[in-house]
Amino acid sequence: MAFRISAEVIQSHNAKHSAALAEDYSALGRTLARRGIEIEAVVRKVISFGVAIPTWGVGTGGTRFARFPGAGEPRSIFDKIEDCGTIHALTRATPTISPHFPWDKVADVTALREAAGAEGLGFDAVNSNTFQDQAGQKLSYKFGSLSHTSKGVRDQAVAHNLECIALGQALGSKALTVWIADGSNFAGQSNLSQALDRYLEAMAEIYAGLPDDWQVYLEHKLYEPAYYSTVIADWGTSFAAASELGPKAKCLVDLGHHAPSVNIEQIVARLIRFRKLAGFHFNDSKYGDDDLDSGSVEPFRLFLVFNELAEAADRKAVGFAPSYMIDQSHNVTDPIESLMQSAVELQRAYTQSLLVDRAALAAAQEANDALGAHLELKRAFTADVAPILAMARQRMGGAIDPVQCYRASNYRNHKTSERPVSGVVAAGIV
Ligand code: AFD
Ligand code: MN
Ligand code: MN
Repeated sequence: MAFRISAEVIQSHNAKHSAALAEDYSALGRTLARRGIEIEAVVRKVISFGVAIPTWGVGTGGTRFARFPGAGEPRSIFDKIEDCGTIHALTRATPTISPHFPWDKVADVTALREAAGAEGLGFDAVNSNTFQDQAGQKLSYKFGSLSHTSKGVRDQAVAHNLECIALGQALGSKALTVWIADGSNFAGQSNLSQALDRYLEAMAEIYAGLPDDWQVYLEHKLYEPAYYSTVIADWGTSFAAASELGPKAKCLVDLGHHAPSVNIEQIVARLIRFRKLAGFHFNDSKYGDDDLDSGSVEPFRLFLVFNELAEAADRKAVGFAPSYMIDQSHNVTDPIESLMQSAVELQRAYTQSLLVDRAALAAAQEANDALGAHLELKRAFTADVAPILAMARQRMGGAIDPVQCYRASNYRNHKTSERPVSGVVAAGIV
């Protein structure tokens, strides 16, 4: 019988913290009421906030140099679903998972759907993988996939994406995320125009295979593994490609996929304006595609992104329905702890963005009151909204302090004995 963190364990954890929480919550409620904000309305919104867990995130990641596996890592998609269920049970903020194929491919897709359902989890976007060669694969992706010079390789990559759509349909997903590693490492290696032409032609075939109620998310990335040129390098290329493909194609923003000084929140605002924001791969970074935990390096930037989202939601921007997904690589932490804390940090940024006085901000902007406008944002960003997040979790049956509750349960030790090292570890990204 697999170990689970029971509802009783969570309740007894909460019993120890609920009196202090009630005190902090009512104090914050009074503070917010003075600003005309009803705390209960904020809690209701936080309760409806959800972010998807990437199945590849629950295994230990790695770097170009090494991967140091952790004990009790998931060995299969079913173990991964179990860990995702644990994250959701404690945080109540991660009701969906985003699978990656063929990593998560199983013969019986219904079993996968049922396993997730048993954990109370649904499926967000499915991800294709044409950035690695799989055992037994006919043609190699060493020199690209959807933009490859060889039609045979492009066809193989298209067929894989179509298979991902079919798998996603069986799982109840409604979107396909396509990230390709295609690009070049040497000036002159690739014809920059033709590579994009080939990509667009291949993507059009994938687009044609989308069910009516599906979307395809195009994920851009500045560099890595192609260090000289990347076919879908930036939001401009992504936007142009999505526009050419049609209304079901949108642009996915991975927070780690831009040049260091790029203004990501402005990109988000642009994509909202043009009805092309697919959603996010959340993570944080200091240098490049670091895939660090959300909110761990630049929480203010994360808040500014959510501020754009809150503003769009507030004015009911047409076509605005972004998908929220985490995309991180956990190299030195317990992935479950990192993912729980990341979900909390995303909720925090979201909650802070709800506290912005939109009318006061707009008035300051209209009056060209630069500092006044800035202070409206700072007032929201510096508010300690932890009691709101904890209250939302408690009301949904989650843990007031997810990491503390998780550590006290000894979940990882239980999984270490339940999941003996088999030599095959279905872990994260190297
Ligand atoms: C990449 C991208 C993309 C992809 C993942 C796979 O962020 O989301 O699915 O890593 O390893 O950098
Ligand atoms: Mn990503
Ligand atoms: Mn990435």
